[in-house]
Amino acid sequence: MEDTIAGVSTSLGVGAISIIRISGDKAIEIANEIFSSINLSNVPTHTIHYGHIHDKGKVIDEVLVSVMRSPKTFTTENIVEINCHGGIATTNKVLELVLNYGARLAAPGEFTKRALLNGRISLIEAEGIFDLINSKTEKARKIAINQVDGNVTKLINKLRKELLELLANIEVNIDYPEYEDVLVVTNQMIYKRMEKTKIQVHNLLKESENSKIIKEGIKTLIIGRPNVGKSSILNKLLDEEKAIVTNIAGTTRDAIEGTVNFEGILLHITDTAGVRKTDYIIEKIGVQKSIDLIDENDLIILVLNNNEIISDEDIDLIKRSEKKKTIIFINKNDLEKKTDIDLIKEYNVVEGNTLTTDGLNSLKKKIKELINLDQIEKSDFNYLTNARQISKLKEVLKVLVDIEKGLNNNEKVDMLEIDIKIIWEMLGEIIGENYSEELLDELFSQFCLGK
Ligand SMILES: Nc1nc2c(ncn2[C@@H]2O[C@H](COP(=O)(O)OP(=O)(O)OP(=O)(O)O)[C@@H](O)[C@H]2O)c(=O)[nH]1
Ligand SMILES: [Mg+2]
Repeated sequence: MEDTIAGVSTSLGVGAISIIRISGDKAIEIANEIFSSINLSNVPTHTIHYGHIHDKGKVIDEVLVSVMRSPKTFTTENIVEINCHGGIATTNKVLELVLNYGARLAAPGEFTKRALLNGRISLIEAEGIFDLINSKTEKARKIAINQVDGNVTKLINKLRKELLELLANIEVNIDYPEYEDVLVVTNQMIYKRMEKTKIQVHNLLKESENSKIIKEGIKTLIIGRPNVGKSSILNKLLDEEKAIVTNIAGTTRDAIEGTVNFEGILLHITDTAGVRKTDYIIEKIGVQKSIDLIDENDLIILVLNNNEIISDEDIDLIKRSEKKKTIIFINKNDLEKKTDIDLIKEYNVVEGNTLTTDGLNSLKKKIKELINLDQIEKSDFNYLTNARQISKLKEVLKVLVDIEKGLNNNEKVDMLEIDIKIIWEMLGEIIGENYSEELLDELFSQFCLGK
């Protein structure tokens, strides 16, 4: 029998109410010890009761208590939630009483862990709950709720079901070759099924890659020579005077960071010290840092000055950024053109300025294009969202390719069957049909207390 756990489910701070959640066999019994007004042991399930929490006759708080009996609860165990007044002292006092009467303080994520272990939710749904709590944008919230709702699980279960049917047919063929009314599984049939599965896995994988962007945002670097307008661009994108802007080359000495919600995607932008050769030690360190930061970012906005010719330093920076999604932004297009665009025509080049309200529109449009925002917008947000799920799905794709090779080499059906089973199992791992204790520890340690 599991012990009874308790935790504060709302964030600890000053607020109108706090919820103390108790889950386990003794949840109702424990609540009854400290709750006056009615006896909770006989109340119907899923009911709310008004009363007081008391400690040896002294009133601690005026509360509402929800009683939810097993099995139709989040953890499938008995759950009592005490809605007390917010504020640290009251919340802690009520929790302390609950613990004094026999509950144990829940570990981070332990309620959700119980929901998982008791079969109430799948691993993928548990991961979705974690994402939901941590969503910072509307798009991130949407993919998380789809996981919690089990949409992705349904999708993968469908794939598994189809594979299982195929496996069953193969088995019958192997075990009862003499039966005439049994469907004979040909390599052609396996090929067709594998092809279909591959397309679905491939699509899910492609879409899921967007989920990282939606969940975590995009690390964006603004880089370029001094005085080209990098800090002005940062300020415009953030709509805030974050960085100092002057006409003195070398104004920015250290990296400056800011985050903006760009049409539903978080851009984590870093403005850097202008890159040039210098003997001045502090500036030199800043310049090196700017260059090093290229590797750490996903999107590079490389800024040139429309009023200057393209220098060797510019070309050097362009070469260094080649492996990244890079936009060359020619700033100050209100001034006379001196840049020779022909030199850089094979890159993503847009121009504009930071003086007018529409001056950065071309840049924004290009950013949208490079991060596939239109595609993200159109999608139904049924994504796999974490690295574990995505890397497993990539493994599935590899095995599918192996099977295809086997089919082309006319490999025996019973050999192919082994690989098909592996895929079926891997898909199961993605939705958490089987998981290791380490994986659970890792996942739930990231949760907040009381969830
Ligand atoms: N004409 C014109 N001037 C601009 C534009 N954008 C920025 N400036 C000016 O260019 C100068 C340098 O701007 P900053 O944003 O400080 O340039 P920076 O690239 O951050 O410079 P460092 O920090 O020194 O590397 C300032 O005087 C800005 O007002 C533009 O689009 N047109
Ligand atoms: Mg600057």
